[in-house]
Amino acid sequence: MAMSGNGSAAVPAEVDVAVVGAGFSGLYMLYRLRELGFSAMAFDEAGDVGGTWYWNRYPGARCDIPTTDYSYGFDPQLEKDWTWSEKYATQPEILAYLQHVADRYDLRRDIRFGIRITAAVWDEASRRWRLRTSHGDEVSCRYYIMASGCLSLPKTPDIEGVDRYRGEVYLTGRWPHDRVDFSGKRVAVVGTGSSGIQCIPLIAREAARLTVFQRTPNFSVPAHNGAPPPDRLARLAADRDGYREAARWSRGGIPVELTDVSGVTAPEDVRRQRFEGAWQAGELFAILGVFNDQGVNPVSNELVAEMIREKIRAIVSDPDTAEALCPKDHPFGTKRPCLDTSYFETFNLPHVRLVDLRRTPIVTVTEAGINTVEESFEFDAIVFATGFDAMTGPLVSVAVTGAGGVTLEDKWEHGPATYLGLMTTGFPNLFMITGPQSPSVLSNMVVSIEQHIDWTADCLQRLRAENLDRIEPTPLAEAGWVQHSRDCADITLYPRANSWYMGANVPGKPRVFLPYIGGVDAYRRACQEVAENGLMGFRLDGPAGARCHDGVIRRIQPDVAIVLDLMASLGLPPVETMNVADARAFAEATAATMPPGPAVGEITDAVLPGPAGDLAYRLYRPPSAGPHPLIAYFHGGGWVLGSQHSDEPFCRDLCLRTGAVVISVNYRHAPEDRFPAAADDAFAAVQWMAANAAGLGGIPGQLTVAGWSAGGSLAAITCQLARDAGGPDIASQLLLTPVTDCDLGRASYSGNGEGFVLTAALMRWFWDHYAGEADRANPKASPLRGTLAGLPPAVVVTAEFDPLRDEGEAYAEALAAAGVPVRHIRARGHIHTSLTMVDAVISGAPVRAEMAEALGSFRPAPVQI
Ligand code: N01
Repeated sequence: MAMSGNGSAAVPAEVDVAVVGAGFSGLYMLYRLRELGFSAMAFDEAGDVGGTWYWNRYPGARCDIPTTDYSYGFDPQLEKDWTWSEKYATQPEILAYLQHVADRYDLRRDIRFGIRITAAVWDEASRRWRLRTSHGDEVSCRYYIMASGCLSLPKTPDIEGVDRYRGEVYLTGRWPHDRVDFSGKRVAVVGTGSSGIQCIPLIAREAARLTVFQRTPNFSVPAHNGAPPPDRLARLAADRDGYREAARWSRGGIPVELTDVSGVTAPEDVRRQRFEGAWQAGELFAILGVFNDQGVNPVSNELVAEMIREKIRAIVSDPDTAEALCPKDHPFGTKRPCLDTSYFETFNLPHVRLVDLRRTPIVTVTEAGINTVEESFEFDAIVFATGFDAMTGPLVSVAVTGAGGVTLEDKWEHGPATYLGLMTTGFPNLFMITGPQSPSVLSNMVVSIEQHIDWTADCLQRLRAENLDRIEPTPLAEAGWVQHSRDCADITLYPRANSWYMGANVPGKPRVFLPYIGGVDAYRRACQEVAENGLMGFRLDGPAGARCHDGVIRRIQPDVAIVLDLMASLGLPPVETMNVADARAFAEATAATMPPGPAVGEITDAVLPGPAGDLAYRLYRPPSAGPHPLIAYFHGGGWVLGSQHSDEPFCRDLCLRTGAVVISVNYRHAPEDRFPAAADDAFAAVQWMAANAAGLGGIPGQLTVAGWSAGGSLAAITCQLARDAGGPDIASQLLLTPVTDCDLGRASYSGNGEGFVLTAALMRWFWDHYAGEADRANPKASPLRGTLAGLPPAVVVTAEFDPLRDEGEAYAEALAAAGVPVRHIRARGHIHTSLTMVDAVISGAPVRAEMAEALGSFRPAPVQI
């Protein structure tokens, strides 16, 4: 490689690959690149290797993932040769490990220390990046890799007067190399995140007086540090490769057993037992996994949160201090929880004091100390443990200008957009290691780093082998990944917190959830599929020509994907292979495993007169005082399965969201009663409800007819029959993924015909049981074939991965063409069954909210009588 610049530490003018950073990421990246024969150079502002562990030398700095797991897994010999002395190693030990790695693989010769990359410009003509260093050198590289860490840019304390202070000032993220002696000093610590919580107990040991300024109390659990856990060491010793592989395919980058215990349904003794076990384990993933629903269900989450608060109250002697230390403004886990050693106990020491900034905010830093609204404090030293401009900060702090002259900072003005957290459109050949929208900070970083680096190295090798030299994600693929990342976050409680995960700790930073929360395993699978599908979503170019297999790698809602995976793993026989009795028993058993739905005011069972005998119904009444609008509801089940209570969770949800009395009717089923029995029953039921609206607690004139699937078909048909019969008056219709036509040749039948629960084969089975060929085209079976003018306003919901999607869309379009007011809601990433899986598929909730809002918009004023 050609060299230029500063002497022995010469900076090359040209390399294949330039890497920013010499921490865990940069070191392994260099190792892989060298192994593949690329010329590579890494740059780091620090004086040596270590990254985070070079800078964060504050007292008490340790990892919070067991060090046996927080280690490289790429070289078994390295693992055998290194022994960790503690469960959670200290900063000096981790730094020594990284120095050992640098020495062992002779990596330092390709690292330039004390050099910062200040600018990077993409040159399209040469298809290379031009980098400028803080020493004024220029480096040209084909590929530019930001291995600059997620938490490497400390946030300047945004406190009035901070520059005025004349005493000693320390920033945890930029701690001096020489030992800082706090003996006999009056010390302040500002900030109670992981850094503050780690250093406070140690500073308290030395300081004459320690004052902790806390803005937001944080959840913390005892690390129970000590020797590396023998059970883990034994597992590693028995099968090191198997253990590492299990980590790679785990949810968080550590092999842990996931629980199926729900906080909501578990008995109190089980809850306590699980919580105490996690508290004693002293591991983040244990306390984050007490219940399987604590990350998504506020009730379950609050159980864990309150049990932690109880612990805090039991540890801290002064009740006011204890209360101030109890986090109450965010769900547990939605801000990074901490592992501590004697943190809460420290507040029992007579020389340690907590200042609650929520009660007495800081007014200013003075020359001598800190003034709050109530008091003036004087200090010999102030420690700012005030955090980082996380994830995007280190990336945009370099002036990166991509193709077309746009800077990364401008592109990400409203939040980062990446493909797989690895690359971003408009910035060809720029790779990010553990970038935004990758699991990174939500996982064992080392596992995620190795995965990103292996993927990137494999990609560069492949480009070279295929005579390509330019790679850039497509806008479609990137938008799809950004959407998927957001979908994953939106089903959790994480967006509710003002955390650095949300960018909320930096004034002016867009409020966007930064990491990918779908799991290390799911993420790895996505990256693998992208690679296996011809680098799907990337535009590739070079001497060999240009090519692109464009597409979106994940379109299904994440919780729907979990349901599908679960069902696939059960290996259940297809319903259409069963006899009707078995199919009904199976459907009932499946429904019984579902969460019941929200509590409503009242549920009653009764019968109404039908054309061939009584029809059972179940009525769901809102808790508010009536009268209410009425909804006649027809369940799904392909005219064969189901009953008045089979859609209970959905009916309850509908009742609460709309504030309506929902009456779910059990119409006659096929094959015992074939076409048009179900349609006749549905119409009769609606006639009866209209006639008895007041007695049912309904508001006259506010009757909606609703249904799901085959029940949606019955709702649509009822509206047509009512119009033709001159009544009853129907205010609106709600058709949820309805059957509207007997033509099974539409594209969604072939595209979504298999693998999404309701299959094309099952629909055929339903039709065969319900109606003969001659009857199917009858509008009383295929409402799309009826006259649509003059029908009540309609809310039509279709699901993207539903065989019935296209006939639902066709019905919405045909209604609109016939002059009927229509709200068509397209449920992105959903399947036929997922919108009714209340509390099991959380991503369905916003769709149901929109549905209820749309129905409300069609609601007429009450009829005055
Ligand atoms: O930073 P933080 P950190 N006035 O942002 C407060 C990793 N890490 O360096 O919450 C007053 O969490 C701020 O208050 P608030 C780990 O992932 C790991 O501690 O914004 N206070 C908060 O209390 C961690 O999550 C380890 O209201 C101000 C604190 O400062 C991440 O790094 C160890 C303030 C900042 O907490 C960041 O942790 C250390 C102001 N103007 C770090 N501005 C391990 O154990 C901010 N604060 C491996």
